Amino acid sequence: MDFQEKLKVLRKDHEALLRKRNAAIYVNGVYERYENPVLTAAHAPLFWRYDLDPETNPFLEERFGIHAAFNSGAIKWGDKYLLCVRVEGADRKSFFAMAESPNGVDNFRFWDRPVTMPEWGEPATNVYDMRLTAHEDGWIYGIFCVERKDHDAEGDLSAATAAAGIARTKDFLTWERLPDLKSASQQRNVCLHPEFVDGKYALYTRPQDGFIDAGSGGGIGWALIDDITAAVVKDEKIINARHYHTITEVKNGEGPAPIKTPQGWLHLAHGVRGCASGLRYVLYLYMTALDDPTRVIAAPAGFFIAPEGEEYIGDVMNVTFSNGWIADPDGRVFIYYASSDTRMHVATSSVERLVDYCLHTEPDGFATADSVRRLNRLIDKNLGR
Ligand code: M1P
Repeated sequence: MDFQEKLKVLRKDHEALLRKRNAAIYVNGVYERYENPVLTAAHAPLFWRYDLDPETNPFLEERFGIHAAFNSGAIKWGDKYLLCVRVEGADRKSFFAMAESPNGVDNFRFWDRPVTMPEWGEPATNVYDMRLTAHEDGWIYGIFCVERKDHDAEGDLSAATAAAGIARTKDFLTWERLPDLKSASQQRNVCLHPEFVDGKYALYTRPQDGFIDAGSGGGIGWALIDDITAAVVKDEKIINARHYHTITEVKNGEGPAPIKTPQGWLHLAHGVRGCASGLRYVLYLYMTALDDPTRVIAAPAGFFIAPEGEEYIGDVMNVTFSNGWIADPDGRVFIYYASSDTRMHVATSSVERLVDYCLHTEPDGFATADSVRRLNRLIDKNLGR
């Protein structure tokens, strides 16, 4: 095949992938999964990956490898479903790129150019996992992890530090970078609450001992911030703690900004446990009180979404991770989750169903006997005894 023939095939296959319809699959009444991922590395525009000039690229070779499209922030923008995608190149660097869909479940297309995120302080080695929050102050904030080499760890080539980068936008094209969050510990999985609390900005935090290790961090934290343009964590309290022998034993982290419902704030988070095959990342829900977003009012036991089928497999196996969801005005909820640090999926539900799940799934009793008691209560009800 000559250059033009090869290009024709590439374009045809790419367009077919982008236009592929996605069908819902019944799961468990709480949400639907979908047949296909909504975004993959293969969705990246051909003009990102190839030099399309036969003079300079006679073999039509890929010149910029895209390896993964995952952990995306999400927001409804006019009538479009927007994702701020963590795109990872073959060079292991992540960057952000916007993608949009007309219906939230398929036909996602990347915008022509990736986000050019202004630097703050020492230039980042890597940026990832943006949480988008439409704040009541009128800005859309993106809070993301900024990874830099740890210059204090001499001799350890992989030593890094994690901090929360803060940027804001009104159009997703230009971003104003604010100073990184100042915190006594390293931070990842930081997310801005959409409303002022006691007149202050409020952050969900995830204090951690080191770059990987949440260690004594305790769980998902909460901090009030006087000035978002010079954000400092002064007091931090743990609002969603980790527990022994649960899905959050090793780590947890807030997902996207919580959804306000008549019954309380609805939260999506990830929990991590260790097992023989390594770390296992699953998603869970919890709710907090409207008048006090730090007070947990519902904490259903166990996971809400865990890897299934091909979702187990990827760059980092056995991972489901979410930092984006969209609640439509009609009550539908689009939960965007990534599998194994490789690709993006959607699950759909409604605010009503998710709240019902939270309020009617019993909490973890932290011991097997309690699990059996809970199960027997359900069996008694169903068998009428
Ligand atoms: O590889 C799994 C996830 O690991 C990190 O999450 P956490 O900080 O909770 O361990 C993040 O790097 C995330 O991007 C990644 O998906």
